[in-house]
Amino acid sequence: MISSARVECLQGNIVLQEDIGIVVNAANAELRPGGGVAGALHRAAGPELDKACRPLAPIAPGQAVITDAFELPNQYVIHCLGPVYGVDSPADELLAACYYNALRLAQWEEVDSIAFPSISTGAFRYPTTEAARIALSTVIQHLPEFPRIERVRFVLFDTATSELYQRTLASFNEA
Ligand code: AR6
Repeated sequence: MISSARVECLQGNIVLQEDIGIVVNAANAELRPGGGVAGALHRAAGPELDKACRPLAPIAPGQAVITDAFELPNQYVIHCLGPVYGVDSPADELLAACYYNALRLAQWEEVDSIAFPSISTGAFRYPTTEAARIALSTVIQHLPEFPRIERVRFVLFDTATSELYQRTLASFNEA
């Protein structure tokens, strides 16, 4: 059994994770505000986040970059560009790379917790069941490489996605 004791899945809003050190953005290539998670994070962080992002753009699918969190209640934001489903391939590897690269960046900071949204499953149309499996398996498999990260939280916006992630996590715990 692979231990996932440090992983939790909750329904909620990614901008309200006050007890978490790093929040992850489901970004666009230009790291601009946009809609969905990116729009919400930029609105809550204030205009300084957009300024901090500009010199780091563009990023490629699977890539992650880190900035301060400004007015958000967190210390840092890691911006990941997920694959556009049916366009960027191999989609599964690019989606897994987002989660792995975010953990890799997080380990260099003085924080012990990170919160992810469900990357690529909104505007980028990745099927949620498959995305949940990739997200959770990637994090559970690689967490032992990053011992400083004590807690990983998946923050899912709607009930159906939250229940799906919780069922998927439970299935890994039973495996
Ligand atoms: N907190 C948590 N989850 C959220 C929130 C929130 N505040 N808002 C939406 N979600 P998306 P993507 C869920 O579209 O598919 C943007 O326009 C949402 O229900 O944010 O990676 C960017 O600018 C869905 O399940 O990210 C990019 O152009 C999931 O988060 C593009 O969308 C991801 O939805 C990125 O598309």
